[in-house]
Amino acid sequence: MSYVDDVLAKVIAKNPSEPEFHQAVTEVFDSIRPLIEANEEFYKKEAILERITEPERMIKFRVPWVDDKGQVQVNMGIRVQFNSAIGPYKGGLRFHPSVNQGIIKFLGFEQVFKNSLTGLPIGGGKGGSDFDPKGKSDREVMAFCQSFMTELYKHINADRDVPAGDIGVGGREIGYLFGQYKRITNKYEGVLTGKGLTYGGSLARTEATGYGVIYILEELLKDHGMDMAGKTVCVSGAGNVAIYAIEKAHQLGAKVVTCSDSTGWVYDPEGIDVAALKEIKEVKRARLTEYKKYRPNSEYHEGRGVWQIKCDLACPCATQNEVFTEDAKMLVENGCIALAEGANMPTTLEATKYLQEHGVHFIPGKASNAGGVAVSALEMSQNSERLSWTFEDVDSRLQNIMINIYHNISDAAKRYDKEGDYVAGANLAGFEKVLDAMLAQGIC
Ligand code: NDP
Ligand code: 2IT
Repeated sequence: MSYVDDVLAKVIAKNPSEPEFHQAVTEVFDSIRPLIEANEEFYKKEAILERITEPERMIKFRVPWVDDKGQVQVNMGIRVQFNSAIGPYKGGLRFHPSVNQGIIKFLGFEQVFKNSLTGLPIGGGKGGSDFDPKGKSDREVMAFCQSFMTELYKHINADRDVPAGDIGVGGREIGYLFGQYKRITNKYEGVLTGKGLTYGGSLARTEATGYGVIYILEELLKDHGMDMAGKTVCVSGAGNVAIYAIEKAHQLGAKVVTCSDSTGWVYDPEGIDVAALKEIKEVKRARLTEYKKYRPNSEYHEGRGVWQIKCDLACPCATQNEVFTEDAKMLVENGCIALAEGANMPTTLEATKYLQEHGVHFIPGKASNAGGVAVSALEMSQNSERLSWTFEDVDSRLQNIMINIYHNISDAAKRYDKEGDYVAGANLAGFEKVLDAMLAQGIC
């Protein structure tokens, strides 16, 4: 058995009940196989694949808090500090009932390569809780966040590990978490990103992930002699990433006709009304069923169904494994040109393969959604120098970063004789830098 296959089998055996982690490792290993096999004995002796798949540290803790009825509730908290070869651990916190160790490990593993692709000095980490902010009062969310940080603060700081948002963690949650960190440590430092603009947040961080998805898509289209103007786009999700992907696509002359949440989806043939979507999701924290009140000509459907709508471009921006082979078949049949992942690992391995084999340009999340963490790293820089850059400055840096990521992954694919395979390109380019840094730092 080859070294790559041997370690993959061991990772799967050693980490049972973590299917998402297996999926993420399988994809990366498949891509980096030519690099490893070109010098297999050396990498095997160095145990590089064993080291890269074992988190440097995992912290799991109890999060007790009191609900509005006076009842004590208990949730699980976790932070996976995956790899610090190229910088302090960096990555979001996810609050969602589906959160478990395997999901946080897959996200942390992906984050290592994503952060490498940004070109900025950040290692990979991820964390979260099975706490569900949906339907909770602000006071309950605050009580939970304060309890969560009362343990987490021991393991993070501006030079060690810098969490941010992800599903279920936005500006409100980051504010409560930051307040508690400051209170316990008596330190005002850039320990979290995605902060509010009045207390150290960066302009354009809110928009960064969604805008970045569209910037990289635009560069891909440009490279193939096309542009965004006039394109029809299907987006899934209706959260932070989806909203700002839709906003930027519209600014560039495309028309986004769908969005979704965990209960249903919207088809608006006239183009999604971003102001309405922001009011429903960011202000009212309501369901998408509300959308029809703002746009009577739109359709609302229960369940999932976004990918059956004909589009030129697809951007899954909700969660992992939301594009299956049957969806990929509909996208291909409907003439989809390209798919850029806004979410982390939204496309199954089989669906990815199907899309690539049928000529759909496919940009994996670790490249296409890297704009969020990239601007988080810019927030860290601003916090360190105690200055704030303008929106235009941050946005133009973000654009450059996304353009560079596109060319970096495209060139890496070419170097390994896999032209146009952006999954391979992203994994190879992301891995090369981490590998070099790990080897230089010895056995650790
Ligand atoms: P939000 O919580 O703001 O929004 C998530 C959206 O996805 C909501 O519309 C939510 O619907 C929907 N969703 C979540 N879980 C499910 C599910 N199990 N089934 C169906 N729909 C679901 O999160 P973000 O927009 O921040 O994150 C979206 C994705 O992007 C995630 O994969 C995240 O890891 C990734 N990402 C986020 C970055 C960021 O900066 N925020 C950066 C890079 C990647 P509902 O409201 O009904 O739950
Ligand atoms: O998946 C991701 O890259 C994020 N949730 C953002 C992480 C960050 O540190 O900004």
